[in-house]
Amino acid sequence: MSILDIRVLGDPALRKPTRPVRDVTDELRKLIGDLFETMYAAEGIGLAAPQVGRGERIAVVDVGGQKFALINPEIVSREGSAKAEEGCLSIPDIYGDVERPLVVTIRATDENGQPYEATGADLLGRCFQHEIDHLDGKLFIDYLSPLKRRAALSKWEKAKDEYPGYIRKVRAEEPGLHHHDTEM
Ligand code: K1U
Ligand code: ZN
Repeated sequence: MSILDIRVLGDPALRKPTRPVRDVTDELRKLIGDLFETMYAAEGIGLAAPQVGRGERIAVVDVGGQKFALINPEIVSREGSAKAEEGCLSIPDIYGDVERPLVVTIRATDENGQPYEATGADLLGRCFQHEIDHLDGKLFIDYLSPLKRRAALSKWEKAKDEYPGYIRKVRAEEPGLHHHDTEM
């Protein structure tokens, strides 16, 4: 498996709707493995194919050990609503409150080609929705109020120079270097 480069805001790949997968091939299973490995290296809870420059309708999610490969996912039901903070591995260090349905049920295909349904509430439900949005070319900043969106984008204007070519290099975690130790 490999750690892939993550595309950041400004890369057109993030705005292109994806194409549905017909057959779950070994090549796509390799992509799913790479998405998981890249997501873990970047310390995320989800990652979608467009974020690594790929056009297939595929994403991965791991929220508290609940792991999912999402192939051709769709939301089949939504309940309630909640506002909570979101981030995005493709818009590093930018956060914003997003109101979304609290509980969603998705229908998808797994890495063995088997269809399944899964229901997620709270962070899991939010992550399903965030990743499916990626597959439709949507980003969480699209939901912010005009004022908050402008603030987020002006912060990004200053930060984006760190990512030449709209590419974020992710490194395998170095032993003894846990950046969480310096957070919160
Ligand atoms: O798709 C992505 O960009 C990954 C993204 C998923 C996500 C974060 C927050 C809410 C819903 C979906 C991340 O993993 S951002 C990093 C992260 O671990 C995180 C950030 C804020 C809240 C919880 C987790
Ligand atoms: Zn994201």
